[in-house]
Amino acid sequence: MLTVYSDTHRLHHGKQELIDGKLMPVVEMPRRADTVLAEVKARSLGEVIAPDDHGRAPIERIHDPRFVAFLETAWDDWSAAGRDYDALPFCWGTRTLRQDVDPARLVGIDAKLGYFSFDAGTPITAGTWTAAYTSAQVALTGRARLTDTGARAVFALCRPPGHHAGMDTFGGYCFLNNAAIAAQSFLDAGARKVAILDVDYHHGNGTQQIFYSRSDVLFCSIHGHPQQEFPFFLGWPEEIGQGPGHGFNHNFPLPWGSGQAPWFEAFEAACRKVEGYGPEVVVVSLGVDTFKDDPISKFRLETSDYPKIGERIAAFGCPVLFVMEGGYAVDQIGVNTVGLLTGFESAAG
Ligand code: SS9
Ligand code: ZN
Repeated sequence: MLTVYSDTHRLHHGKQELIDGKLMPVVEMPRRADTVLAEVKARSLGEVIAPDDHGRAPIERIHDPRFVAFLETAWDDWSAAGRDYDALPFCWGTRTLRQDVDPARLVGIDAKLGYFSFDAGTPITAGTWTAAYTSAQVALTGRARLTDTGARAVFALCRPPGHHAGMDTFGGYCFLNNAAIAAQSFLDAGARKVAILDVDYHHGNGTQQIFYSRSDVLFCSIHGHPQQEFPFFLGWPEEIGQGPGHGFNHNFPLPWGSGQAPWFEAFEAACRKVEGYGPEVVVVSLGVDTFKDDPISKFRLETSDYPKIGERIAAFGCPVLFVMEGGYAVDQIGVNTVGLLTGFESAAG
């Protein structure tokens, strides 16, 4: 299986995030991608290539251009305010404030950070824009390779991750929604139906929001129940899409402590929704923070479970783009991710 990867991810390395009310060292660190790449090589998964530059247009098929422009200049605006440490928002326009203020009227960086975000756990640093832009290009290059070569699967080793990023919001360590950008790019290249299967421990709230009113992209997610788990305010089972998108969104939330049996039962239900939809291509939001030793997550999958996930995905029989999302047990993220991919390879033949 071909892997797309760029060292540019290293430019994004936040120092601190707000965890449990305290500024703590970030868990979404460059070593995550390094560990996955090392395992790709150790297991001889296949060729590793650098991304091509597909430009901004495919990003702006998903994200509001004002949001993209904000991300591009956020660090400079923050620095111009005299700050030489990571940028974090602290005030949001939720229910009792106005949510319809034209962002062009917001002058200060603190207002803009609040307008374009939904959490205080996602620091912006000097290299964040370049790293996020390149991460989207990794996904887009994976999409192009899959379409152009007729391969069964490609692995887009994206970092920073993307599935929490909405049309005009960053959060959950995500800035640009790599999986959504790739899915739209498949459609723009001629596909009519794309399914996104999100196996990350967290709900892919950004991906759900982006495609919630559309029937050309099916979204299915297995994740920690929002009753207990971040991002709390999306990912509930009754969210099944709206308007033309009604019936094209499926959430499978599970309680803290869920291990192999409940997880695979929910996963099988999600896989049947994907098969019932009959997509021409599947994008997998591949997070391995479902692992039992993940430091911020509370599921209990074992290393031996990951190849089985890959085997089941291979049974879809259609091309698959794997897009890296979360996974914070840094020493095992490579083994678990590549285990899933080799499971796919052995079953796909
Ligand atoms: C933990 C804060 C959780 C968000 C996690 C995002 C994971 C992305 N107290 N922060 S895959
Ligand atoms: Zn996650």
